[in-house]
Amino acid sequence: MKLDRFIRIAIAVAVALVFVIAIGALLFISESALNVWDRLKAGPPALLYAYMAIMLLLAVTALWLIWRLVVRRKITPARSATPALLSKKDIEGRIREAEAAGVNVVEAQAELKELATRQADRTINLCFFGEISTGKSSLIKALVPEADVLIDVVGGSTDDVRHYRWRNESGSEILLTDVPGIGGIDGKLSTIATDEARRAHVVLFVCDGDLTRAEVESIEALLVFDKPLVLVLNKADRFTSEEQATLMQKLLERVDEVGGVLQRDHVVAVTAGGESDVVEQQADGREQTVRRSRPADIGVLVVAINRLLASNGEPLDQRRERAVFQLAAARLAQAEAEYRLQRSEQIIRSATRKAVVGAMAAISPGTDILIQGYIGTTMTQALCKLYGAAPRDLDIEEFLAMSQSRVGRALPLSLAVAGNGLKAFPGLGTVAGGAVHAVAYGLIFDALGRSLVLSLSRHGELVPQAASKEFEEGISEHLEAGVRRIAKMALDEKSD
Ligand SMILES: Nc1nc2c(ncn2[C@@H]2O[C@H](COP(=O)(O)OP(=O)(O)O)[C@@H](O)[C@H]2O)c(=O)[nH]1
Ligand SMILES: [Mg+2]
Repeated sequence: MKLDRFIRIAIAVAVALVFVIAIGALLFISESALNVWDRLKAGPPALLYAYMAIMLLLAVTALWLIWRLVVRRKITPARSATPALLSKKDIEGRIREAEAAGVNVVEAQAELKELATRQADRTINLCFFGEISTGKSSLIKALVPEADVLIDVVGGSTDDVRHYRWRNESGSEILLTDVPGIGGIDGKLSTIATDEARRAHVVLFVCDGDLTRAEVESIEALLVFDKPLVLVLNKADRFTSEEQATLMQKLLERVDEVGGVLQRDHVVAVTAGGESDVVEQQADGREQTVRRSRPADIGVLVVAINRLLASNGEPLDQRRERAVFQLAAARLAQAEAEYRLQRSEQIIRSATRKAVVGAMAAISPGTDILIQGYIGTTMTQALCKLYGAAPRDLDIEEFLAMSQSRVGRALPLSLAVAGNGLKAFPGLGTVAGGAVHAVAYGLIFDALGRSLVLSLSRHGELVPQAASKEFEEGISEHLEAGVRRIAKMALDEKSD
């Protein structure tokens, strides 16, 4: 860039001037500083120390203020819902805290209560888990023949959780749990099964061939909870011994792929037996279908279970306890999320109502400082607090300013949507004029609140840029979704 000669001279003069002023200031400051220093040295030492202390305090305060204003806090990820190591004290403390805040903690508490009941029972809990029709119920029947276990040829007969008692050779009291098969159409049953598996000491994962994708995913989920697993390949009667060996090798590899460590003797091939319908020739030549039990062969499973119970690794009780604490923490996190959603709904509704009322009362509502005002600030603060975010005032201002600059483009759209929405209420007549504006403002607040909630639940912290972007991207969708609700709000206000 070529500068005009005059401008260059002017800049040179300005630089020279600044230089002179700086030198002057430096001389002045050093003179008075030295002066003060000499006098302080001559005076009592207490005065010197007090003076230094005040200077230091001023410097620290200034630095702190600058830091608060300028330096952006690092965003810490939201507290993980299922930290690996939770003690009893941790989880109980968390439940108490949440309860005090108004969260429904019944389910989390129920998990701890169930654990206490099972611990008092002093049995080892084995859960038979796996896809529908792999033979879980048949295995239990083979282990405890006197138990009345329902076995269905069609599959999927266990639609509830059932417990059976079994005393093994060494006299251990064992509780066998039969759960619904996973992978059915009803996802709820899979959840029931998975939760029950987490409450057990050991999971006997029953399959009848190579693992499906859903089975591998279930194993992965159980590994997160540090569940001891025994992989049971059932219906071995359908395979030759070579096929069995290949399959078992494959099963080991599959578990290995998802980061699990299974000892070789924790993968067993058995025949639970089960029942089948066979067509038999009667003496008189007629054919008849009869139900026959297949012979069972589950010796290796019994050995594996006994070995597992006798092994002196980390006590099973301790591992189970930790898994249930995790389960309770997950329940709590879910209840907290629900509570937040509910509360945020109230906060947004109240802010929206205020915006609508304010706009109705104003003679000519101002569009320019729409959301940067009091209502926007209090709503943002309340929602941040609800999500455990502690933003600086500057972040809130930045978020509102950024969102405000995005409102300009959305305003015509929200007016149009508001006008349309009000048409849905017949007999409105001339009321509509002011109401359209009021509804449009209400819609914008509603959209602002909802996008903020989305952003907060994603980041666990107010990130002005991300939150205002969310607002811009979601606004048209939110406008459409909220229009009837907010139009009604405005009309109720009008008729009051
Ligand atoms: N061939 C064979 N079929 C079995 C075996 N165990 C169970 N079955 C059959 O598999 C089907 C499902 O058994 P069931 O125990 O109800 O499975 P669940 O849904 O896992 O409880 C039934 O038809 C059983 O007869 C086995 O070891 N070999
Ligand atoms: Mg069953």
